[in-house]
Amino acid sequence: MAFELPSLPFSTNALAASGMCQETLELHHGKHHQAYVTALNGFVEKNPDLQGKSLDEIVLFANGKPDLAPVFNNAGQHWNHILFWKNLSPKGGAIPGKLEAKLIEDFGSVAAFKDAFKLAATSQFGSGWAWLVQGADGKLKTAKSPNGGNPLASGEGKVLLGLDVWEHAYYLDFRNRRPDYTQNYLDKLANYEYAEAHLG
Ligand code: MN3
Repeated sequence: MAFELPSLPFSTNALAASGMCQETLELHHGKHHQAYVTALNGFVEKNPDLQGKSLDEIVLFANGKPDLAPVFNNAGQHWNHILFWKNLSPKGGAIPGKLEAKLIEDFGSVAAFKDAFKLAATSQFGSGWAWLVQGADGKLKTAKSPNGGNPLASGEGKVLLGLDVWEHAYYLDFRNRRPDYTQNYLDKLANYEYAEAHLG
């Protein structure tokens, strides 16, 4: 079965008042994410080793294999964007109590968590992703990945939040200002309900 572009869990203008305009979502979801899905399906069609595997299995299978780098990039980007859409909410920014307590326990304060996440996002040189993950030890931590990488491949833990820091994610709304895009995400767009629901 071919991989498919998932529907957005909100309308394309639902985040406009929170700093992500309709044109950004139409291009990012309808063009960029669709292109990763189309490319991935093309690779699967031509490579019997990939057929019958789940998306997670393809990411892990292609990880670290130089000849499968294009497969990894597109499978990783499909995986990352599926999560990214779930991580955005028109009612984002409000941190529910159980997650707030865990952030304070592991980072010292909510502000310290946001600082650490911003550092991950802004120190990722070039295209990539910033993450909030729960490690095998149960502790929350931030992480970053270049291009289509992710914590599934790196083994850094279970993803609670993932922010796309490719320029296509923020250039229409924030031009070159990745720190402002990240701050806006943390304050107004991040779906902390999703993160709390996936705490181990
Ligand atoms: Mn993207």
